Amino acid sequence: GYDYPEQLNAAVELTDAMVAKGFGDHTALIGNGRRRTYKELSDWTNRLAHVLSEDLGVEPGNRVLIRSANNPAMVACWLAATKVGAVVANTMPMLRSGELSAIVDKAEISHALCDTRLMEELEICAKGSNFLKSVVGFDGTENHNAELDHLALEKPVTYQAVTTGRDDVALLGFTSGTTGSPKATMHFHRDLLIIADGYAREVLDVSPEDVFVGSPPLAFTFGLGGLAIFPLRFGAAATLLEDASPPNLIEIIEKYRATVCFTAPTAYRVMLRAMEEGADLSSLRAAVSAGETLPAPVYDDWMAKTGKPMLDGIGATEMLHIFVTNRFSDHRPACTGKPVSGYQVKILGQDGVEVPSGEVGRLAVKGPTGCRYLADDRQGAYVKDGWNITGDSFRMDKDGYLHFAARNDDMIISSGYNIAGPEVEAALLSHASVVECAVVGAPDEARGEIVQAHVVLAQGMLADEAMIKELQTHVKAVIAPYKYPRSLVFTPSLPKTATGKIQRFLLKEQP
Ligand code: 3SK
Repeated sequence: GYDYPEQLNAAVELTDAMVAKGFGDHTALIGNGRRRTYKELSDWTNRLAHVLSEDLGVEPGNRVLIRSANNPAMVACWLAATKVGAVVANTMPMLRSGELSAIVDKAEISHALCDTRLMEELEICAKGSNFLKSVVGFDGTENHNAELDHLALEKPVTYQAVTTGRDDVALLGFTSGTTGSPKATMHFHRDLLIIADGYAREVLDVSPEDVFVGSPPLAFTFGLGGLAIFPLRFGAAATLLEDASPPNLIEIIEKYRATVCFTAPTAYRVMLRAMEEGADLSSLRAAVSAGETLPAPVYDDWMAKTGKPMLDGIGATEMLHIFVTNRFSDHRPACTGKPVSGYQVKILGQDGVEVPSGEVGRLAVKGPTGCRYLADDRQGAYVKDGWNITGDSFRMDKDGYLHFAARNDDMIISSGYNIAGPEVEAALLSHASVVECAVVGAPDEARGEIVQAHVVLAQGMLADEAMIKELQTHVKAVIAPYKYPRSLVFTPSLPKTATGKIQRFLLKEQP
């Protein structure tokens, strides 16, 4: 089990406690071309905490929204708000006023800290809000050009953090899923440490020499864990990139000799191509892939080119972070691995009863972190008898390894066959001409649904009938022929959420 004192403030553990442990001179954050040590981060967050409580009137339990791209200032604001006992909702920079309003209303946000470059949409939201009473700007470029920075300069570098309890809510992780109204998942102070002391310690074996890099937004718990909590818990360094496109990731990996990377398979595919043109990713000791299932060809190619495994894992905002994963000592293609210590999983049939090994069903998980939706009647459908019923279908083999089948809404039922869209995608991706693809069910009179593939071709490839035939033949040769895409559409790009998940529902024609 995880044993934390009853009084616990996660932000203090990640900053002041790290200084006390002797990491004061170690680099904590790298961004905007500069490094911040643990001592500097501790001072910075303490000054900000003074501003929040003394100037802005933030009280313990108040909900504070943070709006920013990934940068050190966003991390500092999140930590400072956590130090004063606030409940933080980190949000992504691309959200528009309507989406911000939905979050503000749901969480009854009273205060917002916003990168000054992103004020406009939040101000529109604030004007129409009954809850949001204070919006203060900070300078994400760290040139101290905003109100929050000016106020902080006057403050002392020590701060007596609010004595929060280990089971006090610290974070609201918002999840929109692919459709529907946003849900807020509540996470305690102890949860923020459990994901580091569990997954990051056990699976990644993080050390103070590590340098983290990656693309998920800090507003997504995948990013907050991978790019802030994990490095800070172990005295390692986090690089933060506002634009984490694959070329920028590569540049940072080369420049800072990054050792741990968190991103999705699509970015790894681009990085693999860049390696053929000389990109040096040899410093990476851990490549974590999550957010989308990892196609076997990407895993194989990574192994072949780096000699190291790519660690596929599955997490959920509801569970805070990754709960099933491959390991350095135990990894295989087209396999998501086994549960992280402390988590249990089972596969359920339509009737909610566990299915025999080898059969596909819905993945259920139970563990030390777990779902508590904020004021949401979907709670009862998601958590049953302590088991979190995820939106993913998996198969567990007889040795206990989990194999992804589909998101529940990605299952295609064609002429009575259950076809997992991602399996067809993996087959298409094993063809050299395919860069990305998404497979959905399209309405069909005779078959109910047919398999429809939306394909992004590699540069220079011809999108013609001959290519359609070639890809269909290829799929039939790789997986059971009945699964081949009867309809195949070429497209220059696929619709994605801000966290990089393909929005397959946008590709679906209405029946
Ligand atoms: O797999 C995911 O989508 C996920 C969600 C939240 C946190 C971590 C992960 C990997």
